[in-house]
Amino acid sequence: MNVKIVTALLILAVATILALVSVLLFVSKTKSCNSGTQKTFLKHNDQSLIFADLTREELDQVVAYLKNNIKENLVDISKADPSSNCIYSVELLPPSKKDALLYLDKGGPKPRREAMAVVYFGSHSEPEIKEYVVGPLPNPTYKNDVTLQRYKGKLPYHRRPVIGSEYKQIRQHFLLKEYPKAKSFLKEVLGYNESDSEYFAALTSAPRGFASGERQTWFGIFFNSQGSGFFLHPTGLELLFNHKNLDCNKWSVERVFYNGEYLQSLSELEEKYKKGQLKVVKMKKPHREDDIASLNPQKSSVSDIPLQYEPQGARYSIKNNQVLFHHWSFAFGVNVNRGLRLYDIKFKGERIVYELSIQEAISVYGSNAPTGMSTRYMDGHFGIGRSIFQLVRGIDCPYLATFIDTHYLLDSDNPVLNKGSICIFELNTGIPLRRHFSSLGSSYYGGLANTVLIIRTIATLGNYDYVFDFMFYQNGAIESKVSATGYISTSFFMDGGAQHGNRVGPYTLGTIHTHFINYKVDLDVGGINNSLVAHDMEFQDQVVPWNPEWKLQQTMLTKKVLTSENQAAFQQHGPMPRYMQFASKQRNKWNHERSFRIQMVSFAGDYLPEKSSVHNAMNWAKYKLAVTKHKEEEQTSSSIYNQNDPWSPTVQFSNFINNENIQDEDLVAWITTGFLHIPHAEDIPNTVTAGNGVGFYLRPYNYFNEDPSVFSEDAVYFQPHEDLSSCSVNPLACLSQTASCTPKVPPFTYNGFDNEYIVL
Ligand SMILES: [Cu+2]
Repeated sequence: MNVKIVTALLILAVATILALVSVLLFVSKTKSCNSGTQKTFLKHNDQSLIFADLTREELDQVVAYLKNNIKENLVDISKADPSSNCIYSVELLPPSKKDALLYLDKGGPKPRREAMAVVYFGSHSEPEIKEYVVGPLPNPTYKNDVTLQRYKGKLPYHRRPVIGSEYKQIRQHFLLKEYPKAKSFLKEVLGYNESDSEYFAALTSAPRGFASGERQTWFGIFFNSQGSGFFLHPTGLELLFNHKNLDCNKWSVERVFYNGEYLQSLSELEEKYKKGQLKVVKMKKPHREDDIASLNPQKSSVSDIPLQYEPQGARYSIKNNQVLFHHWSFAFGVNVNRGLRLYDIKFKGERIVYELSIQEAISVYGSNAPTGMSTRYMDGHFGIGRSIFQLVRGIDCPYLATFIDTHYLLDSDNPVLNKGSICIFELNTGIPLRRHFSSLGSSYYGGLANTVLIIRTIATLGNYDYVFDFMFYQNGAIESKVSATGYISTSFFMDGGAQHGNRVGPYTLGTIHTHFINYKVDLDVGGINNSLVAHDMEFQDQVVPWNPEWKLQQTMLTKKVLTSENQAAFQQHGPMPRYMQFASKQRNKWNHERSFRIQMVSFAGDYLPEKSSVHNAMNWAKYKLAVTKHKEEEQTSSSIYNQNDPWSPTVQFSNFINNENIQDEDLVAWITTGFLHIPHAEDIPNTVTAGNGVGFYLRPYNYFNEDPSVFSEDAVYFQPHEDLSSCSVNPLACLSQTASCTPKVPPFTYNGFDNEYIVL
């Protein structure tokens, strides 16, 4: 053999061995990050369990108990007719605040665990809704009808939320009784294929009429493009459907709208079309290649998005429904109607907030088509908490977040699992929480990375997706934020449409609307009783003390204690002091009242004029902030019954504001955040969260003696003479050791499509 070839082969062999050795060495060096340890300052207890959502077993127990003890032929809700009796929902009835505090703070008895059940009685001579308290769990022995006590009267049946089976019956009515009336129009203008029962989708509007007792809903008819959102494909056809009668055979289409024209029926539409008297726009159902709603990116590559991981394992801990992070602790749960809620939020063992919860989200639309112009959605009615579907690892939350399952029972006789629908994670926001580089006086650097703990759910309410976050900062601040994404709602683009939005597709008008979201914030700062204190500034003319010939405009701190509920109700456009504090009687080291400030980030604007017949059903939205005295009977600012009867609202928030004293009382802040949405081309295919987030902060204000983050173990401080490469001097220098591990990246799994959801 040629010597050169032998030499070349030898070199190749040696190089291969060296490469293999180096790979092996490298692999043996990279160790897995320690995810087993959880570094927390606090210890878990079981007290948070009094706020825990009902388990699957408990939901089953309540349903079984109700079925055995209400001897009135309760049918499975999925098979219910409007004239049936059925269980609508079962959920936790949280203990009263008094009982909870007695247990949490004074070693009192553990409050009884109870459920709240909503039951429809369509068979009664005067059909009604009843609410039962069922307890004690886990083995119920009583069901108390609390309807009268809660609502001072019967709950009229027409206020009931529309259930899946009602939507299904409406859909069947359209398919079997209505569409056949306009066969040639539907086929020739909209390409309707009768054999495809999913050719069209119908989007419900709400409210449903103009007076109490009505149940007349405008449905927008859309092309149901497979694999994308039908919301962007209006056909121009809309139907006003009367589904008030408890006999669904007596339901009927009351009015038809097509391309700017109102008609009595689909038969009339067909007749006019055949006579050539109808102005039509011939359309084809969008296909994948011309579908403006498609979210399919066409091409995707191996993921190389930055990934955050915790080199020493998670720095927060979750047990049952209790979360510990740094000096924070809180309990969490999900109300099936209202969504994510937190209880007993403490910092260093001191309670700051008793309850922080989403109350309601509304949207008021405008359009030159009937469905859009009459839409005032109240999402609590549709169920914000039931609409939190599984979160996608790596997109909806960081890949390495902790994912938690939720169960609910609503519009189903069996508990429904929403797997991985809450995520909890610590986020390094990439900005210092505080820092200073000193080049004056002496040289040093001090800083702290801003890492926050986030608990998140994303509620998909029809077309829209709301990202609800609660965030906990190391300086003792809490941030609440809601970010909007998902599909916009649209109307068929017609003449005059540009007065109500922007054209965003060949036939699509993005319709103008507002978003208002209401929160309950039951702050307990340094004790249960607080006062509301306003600080702001004003300029005052002052003679210059050392030169009386001159005046200057002195900046003065103004202080005011707001003593009544009426004084503490701030309308959206009215002035509000910039610093609003819940103040305690306790004083900090500097003799200031220990307080927490409410700071809002909101662009809500106008709600609805008072003359609107539905104004009172959502009039919490009139106020950016209202502070009221805590009352057990003023639990929530809205009601699931308000949507279908906004003309005599079951809960009218403005009634909470009745000039009661709010000085040195247990106070609740009702905060409304929101924004105006004028959909534009870039809302296609989806609205983006960037720029569409609003919320508020709860910030310590003289609550501490200094910023508590000064004690954070994450803080960094160094001076010029120090050895910054030493791990003992500078924690950042430890990273080359501590962060040389490889995070355990769990395999990607997703079961979100297993959830039940309604496609109308
Ligand atoms: Cu919007």
